Amino acid sequence: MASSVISRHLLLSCHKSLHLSLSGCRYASKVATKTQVNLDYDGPSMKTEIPGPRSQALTKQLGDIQNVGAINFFCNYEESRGNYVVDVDGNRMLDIYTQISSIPIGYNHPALLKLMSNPNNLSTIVNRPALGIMPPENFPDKITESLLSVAPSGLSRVQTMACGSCSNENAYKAMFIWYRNKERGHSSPSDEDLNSCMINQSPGCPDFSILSFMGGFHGRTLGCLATTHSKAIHKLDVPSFDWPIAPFPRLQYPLEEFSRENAQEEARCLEEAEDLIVKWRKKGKPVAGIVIEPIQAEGGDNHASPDFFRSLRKIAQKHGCAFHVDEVQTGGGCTGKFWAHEHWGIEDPADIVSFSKKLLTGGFYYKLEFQADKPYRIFNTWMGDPSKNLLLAEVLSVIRRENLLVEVNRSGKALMNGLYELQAQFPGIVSRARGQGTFCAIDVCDDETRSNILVKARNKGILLGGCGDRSIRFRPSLVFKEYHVHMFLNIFNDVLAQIK
Ligand code: PSZ
Repeated sequence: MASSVISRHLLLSCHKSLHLSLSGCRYASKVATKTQVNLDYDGPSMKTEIPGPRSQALTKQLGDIQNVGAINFFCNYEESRGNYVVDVDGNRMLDIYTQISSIPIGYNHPALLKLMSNPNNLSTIVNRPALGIMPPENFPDKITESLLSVAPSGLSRVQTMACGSCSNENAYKAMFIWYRNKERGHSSPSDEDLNSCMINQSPGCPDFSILSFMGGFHGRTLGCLATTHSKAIHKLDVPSFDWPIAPFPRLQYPLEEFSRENAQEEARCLEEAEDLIVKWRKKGKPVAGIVIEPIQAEGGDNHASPDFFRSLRKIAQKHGCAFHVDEVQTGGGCTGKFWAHEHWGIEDPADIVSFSKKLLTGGFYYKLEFQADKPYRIFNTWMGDPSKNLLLAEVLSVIRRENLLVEVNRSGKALMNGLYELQAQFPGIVSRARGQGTFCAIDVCDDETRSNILVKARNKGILLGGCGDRSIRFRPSLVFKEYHVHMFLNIFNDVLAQIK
């Protein structure tokens, strides 16, 4: 482990960064040279079944400290590179799951290693600030260079947060505060408001609701969990709110072949969503906001058409509800556009867009009217982490430099074509191939066969994940090239042939 990629790389680049800092460059991304080596292995290499003996021993060790039921295997992140994750038993797998869709440009990208080896950046890593009260000098510049440079259409402001749940949780609060001030007609709470909120009663704690969709996933914190409806185990035994849940369209794939049936299904769901908004207002629990994923990810990669989202956006406007698009999993380029909502083709797609995962920092973009009227209303200790903005700025510059959105579209097409071929070849096993960019999925005949396929694929060096009741999802990083797609398809073909 002493000869790991990282330490080698750090040794190599120390002289360079010293030189660069002497030349007076302030921000690492301005001095980052073109990627010297495209660090990637040339294929999977398997030494043991997964989990191997070292992973099993570590799982046992950690099991004495915490619940380890979800652990797949332990990783050697120093040796992982590009599209390949290496485990502690020396197995190297083509990673099409990427830490639940969260590695933007592969493991140990040279540009990121270089950034982290620049002494100018050390202070950002060592001294984590409480951003809401004492941000560092370069914070406005960094956030402009990173998050604002990819701001969704119509959203001029951004608040960073630590994770996806935390981002959504605070976005919901921003929507409630906005709604209440709209209702009051001013932003001065009464004494009654201030007293009643301290004992969880209205009017200080108003009975507002958020409309979410069946099959949606927006996080596991208490507010978010009330809008999460993908698996019972996420919600079991936890008190929740009486908030409306609309059906999300269950479409038939390929979408182009079923446009009439799918349009009917979408119309049904839209009608139901609007009915719920009216019903909840009558119940005295008005819908302050609607939250939705552009593609329901955890819930099974459920798609809906641009028309569906455009109509839903209009329903939100008609009823005075905020419209929150959760791009935690879809954001960052994997659908072939930086934001999945860009596929809808509208100028004003959302009031709030939340993000995390591939963006490295969590947070949400919002319209000025959604800015809380007073400080400390949307607030916590860290409010994000400037070291993540530093990494994000470099990730974005790699995406631009290496034209990665073009690559995603190319790889995505090859992946979809391959999945169509496989479902034609193995009709009893896989079906309903669907996707946008490389954000793709396919259904398996049943849950047991799915687990069997996932285990077999992993033992052949392909790391995949499941979603929904019986889907397999593809979540490669943005450096997943066409030749990686073909490598995957060949191995996956062998796996399916073994199942047959
Ligand atoms: O089991 C889990 O807790 C998982 S597995 C995948 C996720 C969570 N995704 C996180 C997620 C998401 O996909 C969407 C669309 N919205 C919010 C979240 C929550 O993000 P985190 O996990 O960072 O809190």
